[in-house]
Amino acid sequence: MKKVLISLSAIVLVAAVAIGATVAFFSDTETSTGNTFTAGAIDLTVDSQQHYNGHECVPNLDTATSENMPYVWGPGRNPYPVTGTACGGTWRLKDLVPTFDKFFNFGDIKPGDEGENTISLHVINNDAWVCAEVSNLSSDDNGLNEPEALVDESDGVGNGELDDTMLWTIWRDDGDNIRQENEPILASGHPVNGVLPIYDSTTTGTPLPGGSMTFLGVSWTLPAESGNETQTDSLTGDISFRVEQARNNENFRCVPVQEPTGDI
Ligand SMILES: [Ca+2]
Ligand SMILES: [Ca+2]
Ligand SMILES: [Ca+2]
Ligand SMILES: [Ca+2]
Repeated sequence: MKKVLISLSAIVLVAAVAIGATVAFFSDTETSTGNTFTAGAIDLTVDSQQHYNGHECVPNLDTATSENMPYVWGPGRNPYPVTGTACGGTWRLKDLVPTFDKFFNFGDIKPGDEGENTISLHVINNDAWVCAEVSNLSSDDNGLNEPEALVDESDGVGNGELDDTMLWTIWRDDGDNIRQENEPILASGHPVNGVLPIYDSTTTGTPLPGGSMTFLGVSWTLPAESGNETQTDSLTGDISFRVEQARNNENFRCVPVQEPTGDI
């Protein structure tokens, strides 16, 4: 019986060899598995460091928790703002929450006040062009109080005087919050709506390198010589930063050149 089994196995084996022999063509295989196109990242993150009348808005490490990082005014010579009271306008690197993260949020400025934000823009992974934009500026009176009414006849939305009184300077900072003479001014004067090229083909000519950061200093003042016409006025607006890939996009401009629209 055992002998029979062995001989059957031999037959099967022979049969298998015989079948194999009939399909033994020359062959070869090359394999590449897991092919992928992954789009690169162009991701902007922003941090801000605020100063007001010589005080810096700093993290309050005494009361910080893992979820919450409160900020308070640090020490300074000027009695206002009061050291240790809450402040905004400073945060660590992050994506901005549009209605929450305000670079400027002051409720009681007065002639002679001045401040500065150092804003750093970080582009992740890839070279990118960088533009800033101020939009939706609204300069409002919020009513005319008695001393204001003596010098300001125009009340209402759009009739405020802060936009024509406040002065701003925006410069390319090295991160020390102070403008040195060799640091170029990008914009100065009264606040206005507009697009400000930070890195484009018309300014630097080269993009912000991927994985690096750039600093902007933004200083402001309500000049001491301004008067009662700005009492209770407000100036509100939006500030946004935009990055766009530099590869295959070497002629990028923050402000598009208007194409001729033909005969008028
Ligand atoms: Ca982002
Ligand atoms: Ca007015
Ligand atoms: Ca500087
Ligand atoms: Ca006014």
